[in-house]
Amino acid sequence: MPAFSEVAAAIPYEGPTSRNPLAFKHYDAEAMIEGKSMRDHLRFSVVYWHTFRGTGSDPFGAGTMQRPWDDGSDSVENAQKRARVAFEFFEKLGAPFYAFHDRDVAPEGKTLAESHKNLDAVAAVLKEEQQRSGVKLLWGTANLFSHPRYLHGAATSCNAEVFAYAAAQVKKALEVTHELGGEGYTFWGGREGYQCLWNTDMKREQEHLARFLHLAVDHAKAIGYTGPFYIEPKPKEPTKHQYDSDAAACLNFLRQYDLLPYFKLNLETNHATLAGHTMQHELEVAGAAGALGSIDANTGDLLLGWDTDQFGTDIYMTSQCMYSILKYGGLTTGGVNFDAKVRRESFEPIDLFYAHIGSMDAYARGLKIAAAMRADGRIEGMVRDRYASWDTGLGAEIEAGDHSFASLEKRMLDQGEAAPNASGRQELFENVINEYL
Ligand code: XUL
Ligand code: CO
Repeated sequence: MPAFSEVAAAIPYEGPTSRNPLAFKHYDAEAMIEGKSMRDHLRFSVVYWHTFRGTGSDPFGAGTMQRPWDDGSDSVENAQKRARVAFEFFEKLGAPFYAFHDRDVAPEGKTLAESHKNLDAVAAVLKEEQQRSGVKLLWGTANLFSHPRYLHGAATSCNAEVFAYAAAQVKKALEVTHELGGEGYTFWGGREGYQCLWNTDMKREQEHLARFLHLAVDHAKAIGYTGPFYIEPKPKEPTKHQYDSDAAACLNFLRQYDLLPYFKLNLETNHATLAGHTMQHELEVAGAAGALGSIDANTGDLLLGWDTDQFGTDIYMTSQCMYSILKYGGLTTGGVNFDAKVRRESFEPIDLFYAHIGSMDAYARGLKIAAAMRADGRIEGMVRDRYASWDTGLGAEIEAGDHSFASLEKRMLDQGEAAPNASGRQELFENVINEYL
């Protein structure tokens, strides 16, 4: 008996005029855009933690989710059964990828050895289901923040024993990710940050974090894992300040500790909001540094100011995302990973379909809009014109390194004043963008 019996088969593409809530209006996996299928551009991924482990609890109330296939126990059998249901969902939705933390898919044991064994037992089912369905693992990660041992952080803990335990956990998670053919491996800071600077040796903590990430790189080499590592920036929550606070801070950290060759960024929309940035800003910062790896696609609520992890449906935002992604060469190992959860009030299993379908369509529309903007080339041309003074003469000479402060001073003394500025035309740019929406 299938768990999602209301959804008989795979969600079809029915086009923009369809009124079927269980059909895609814009995500046509096979449709070609800029020479690549929508499936390969978007590389949609379902997250295991919110979609299959989210209970709907919040700080003020208990869980609300109806998940009839889940007996609520922490048994390995329940975890294995849940894994099979997850693949029924991935397949019916038509998501080519999924992502997990070690402790979402398998229960934590009483000892590390028992936790490893539990993970192996569930990973065997994941592998079988991947082979049966063709659904692949976008990335794996380790949960280094829920267990009380990590209350001071994991790699940045003041307790060296906890660093060692976290290393053992990541070693195993990386091995399982590799065994399952995972295309990436993610580090999100979790509790790697501080609550209070008076009790914190920040320099030492950051050095420990760098040491930890180097050990991961070394182990990847030892086991033959050649995929990228990702760091996922987030400024705060659960800590007051996380060391991976935003894209620029992560890039600086990775550069300082010689980690940039092995790491790219996994940017999350709601984390950008918490950092006081737009997602477009984060994408541009990462893209310009050649470090745009993957995105955790969700949205916050601007009136709430915490990590609400909602499914994104704002076409303006998805168009911005896809424009930047296309501009920097598209997603290769990464994907559009729905690190998003249905609202506590949306407790029926079918809501999982509505949520994913809606957001997949929103990103598909964003992709179509971004591709139309690029095909037309107006925005690109307007940006190019804005910088025209750098294409010839003085600008080209400066870019080529042919000037010094002295030569530039001489030029301005001769001229007396710089040539006049042109208008920035922000309003016109914004109007032109709206023509494509
Ligand atoms: C937390 C968050 C994580 C990471 C993986 O805010 O986004 O779920 O994506 O640990
Ligand atoms: Co995330």
